Amino acid sequence: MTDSALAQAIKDFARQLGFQLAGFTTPESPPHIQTYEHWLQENRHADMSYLARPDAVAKRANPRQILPECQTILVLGVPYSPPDRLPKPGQPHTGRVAAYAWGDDYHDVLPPRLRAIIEFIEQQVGHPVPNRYYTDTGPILERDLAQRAGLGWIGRNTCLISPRHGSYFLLAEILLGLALPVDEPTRTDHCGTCTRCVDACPTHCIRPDRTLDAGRCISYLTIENKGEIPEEFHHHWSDWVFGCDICQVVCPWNIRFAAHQQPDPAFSPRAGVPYPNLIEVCELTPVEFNARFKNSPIRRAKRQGYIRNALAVLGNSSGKQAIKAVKTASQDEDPLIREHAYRALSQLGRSS
Ligand code: B12
Ligand code: SF4
Ligand code: SF4
Repeated sequence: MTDSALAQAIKDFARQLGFQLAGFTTPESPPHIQTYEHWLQENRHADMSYLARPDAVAKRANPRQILPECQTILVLGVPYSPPDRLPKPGQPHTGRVAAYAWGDDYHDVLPPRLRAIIEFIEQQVGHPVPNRYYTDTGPILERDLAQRAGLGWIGRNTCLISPRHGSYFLLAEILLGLALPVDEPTRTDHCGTCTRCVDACPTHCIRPDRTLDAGRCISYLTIENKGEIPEEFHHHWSDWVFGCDICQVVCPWNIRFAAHQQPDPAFSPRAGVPYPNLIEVCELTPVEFNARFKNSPIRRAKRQGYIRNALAVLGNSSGKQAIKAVKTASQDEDPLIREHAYRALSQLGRSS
């Protein structure tokens, strides 16, 4: 088999495993590593200190520090459910969860598939191939490498957007100690003069250099932030309790392709997850939380963060049911939950 035929066979195999996007790139330094370093210098990473660890930054700048034998990087994309395909129900006190988190956790779902691809490659070449694989958590600039592997361009909302699939997909990579022909980078910026995402972002955290002020992003505030949600944001985010999809929902490239998207079945919405009842959320015991969110990305917020987020939304609502749930939360054993319950009670008091 020629190298090109092998590269194509690997992409075909990956597609069978649900990776509808696949491309090869080199292990050279990612094209926008300086943008990343500048972003760190300006402290735009908020409390995500793991992103600034010198050893991890050095690995991002040079993937060969992760795998010295690396000759090619396979970058893969797997689609999840487009959020606008499941409209919000009309009931009061309903929150909203970002669509990537509606089903199983991709951190659990994708690694076995990545290992299957490595096995396939080793069978084809007939010998072991040095490798490392990642999805999300590795010291690697996934979007930058995906752009260079031809999967799409970096939109103004900072997401990697495929000109054929939109941006509702997750990324994964396999570093390979094997020389294979690489793909052409995506060179066209299809955003043109559009600024819909910038205009729609409720916390104004999208910056002109296509990076985010992460500490102001609702996705950060509801998932990664382990402390209080600063009061200045309470009025801004309507109903998000885990993540945020606004800057993707308004994107014309998602509006165009979302209807044809074939999301991976592993990410199909679980009952009650996309639009949770916030009164019920406030009543979740630790045991119930762990049972309900087994293998779900929502585990990352922990019960503490998830109820904190629900209270931030309920504070902007009204009604006896909301007041009752918030009062119950004000007796919770967790001090962060209690603090947010007091805040919500004072907001509800002002609005009633
Ligand atoms: C930290 C992080 C976050 C942070 C910060 C996000 C951010 N935009 O910086 C927070 C918690 C806010 C977040 C939110 C989300 N995240 Co996130 N996150 C990450 C993580 C771990 C690191 C990203 C990072 O390094 N950010 C720092 C900035 C500077 O780097 P960057 O975003 O990669 O941007 C590069 C390019 O924009 C490029 N660049 C800048 N200008 C230009 C100009 C041109 C022309 C070009 C070509 C490139 C370019 O330079 C940057 C540095 O290389 C990655 C996984 C990974 N290891 O890469 C996932 C990742 C980016 N997240 C992902 C997802 C799904 C999300 C959410 C959609 C989840 C949600 N619904 O709530 C939101 C989207 C918010 C948004 N608009 O970005 C996916 C994105 C998939 C995609 N299609 O783009 C990733 C790749 C995880 C994965 N494996 O799938 N995330
Ligand atoms: S995810 Fe939400 S808060 Fe974050 S940049 Fe996009 S619209 Fe703004
Ligand atoms: S909404 Fe417009 S500017 Fe933003 S990413 Fe999509 S096409 Fe680009």
